[in-house]
Amino acid sequence: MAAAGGDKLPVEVCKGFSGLDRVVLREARGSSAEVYLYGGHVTSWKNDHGEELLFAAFKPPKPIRGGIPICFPQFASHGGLESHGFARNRVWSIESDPPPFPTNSASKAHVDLILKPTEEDLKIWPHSFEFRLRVALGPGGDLLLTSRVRNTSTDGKPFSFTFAYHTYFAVSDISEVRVEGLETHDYLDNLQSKERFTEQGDAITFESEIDKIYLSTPTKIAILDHEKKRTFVVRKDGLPDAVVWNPWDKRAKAIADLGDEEYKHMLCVEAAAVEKPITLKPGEEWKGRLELSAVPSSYCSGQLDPQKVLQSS
Ligand code: TA6
Repeated sequence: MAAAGGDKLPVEVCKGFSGLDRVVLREARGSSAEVYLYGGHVTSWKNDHGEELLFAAFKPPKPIRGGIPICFPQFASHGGLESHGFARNRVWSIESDPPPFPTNSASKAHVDLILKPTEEDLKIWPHSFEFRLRVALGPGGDLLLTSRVRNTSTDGKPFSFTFAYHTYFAVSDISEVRVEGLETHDYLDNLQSKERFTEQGDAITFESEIDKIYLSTPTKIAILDHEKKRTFVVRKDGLPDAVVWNPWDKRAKAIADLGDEEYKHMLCVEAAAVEKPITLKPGEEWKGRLELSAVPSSYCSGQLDPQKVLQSS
């Protein structure tokens, strides 16, 4: 699977920030992605013009900020563990021969990672599990993440967890962005004690801090960046919820590893399972899939037409 070497290899293992192990994925037409073993964390996704599509603000020795943190076995503070669970703060391993996928990705540019709990982890979350993560670049430069969590307990007990792909999209200017696909859905508002509301009929636009968990959302969401004339399409499976977060100016100032102005250039739209935790009996496996594509907005119809993006397959 993984090999070290020249520029053209679809998978290269090398050192990244702070000497941490990093896997670089390259697709023949020029798109690329980078995954750190620390956190099983995707930190970069570039299109075939070399443009960065994810926001990342990695400022060692802080944990990685930005990219796609894996929130497991707890989303945010929905439980007694550290915020967003411990998986993003553990070193994952490369798995050279994972159990087969029902639908196998044809892409050579992929890596399989695995996380198992340590003795220390079992003290804070007493459940044996295997978490397999495949990160792949599709032929058109799409980024595909598949998570498989298996209950490997021998004590006969089920366990429950919440989960999110906490994706930070890079945007030109947050004030010029809108999100389509979540309107009319219910959400829990983190800024109002997780109270439940219903989103109005309009697309979501941004003019202040937002931290909402949209519930039972469609499998496709579009993020339109008017200034860049780019639309991100999020396709998700096994992940009913979608979190939308931007800290805006005041909260950004309180986040040590985020520059005061950086909130303008990021938007988190997170495929998640939060409201209804996932429960696995021993031997059971859960799968959650995220597929990201970035298309010029003009591709949609000659004009910005998010409905076409959402309706197309
Ligand atoms: O997903 C939104 C959120 O839970 C926010 O409440 C905010 O705190 C954000 O994640 C970032 O969390 P972090 O622990 O990475 O600073």
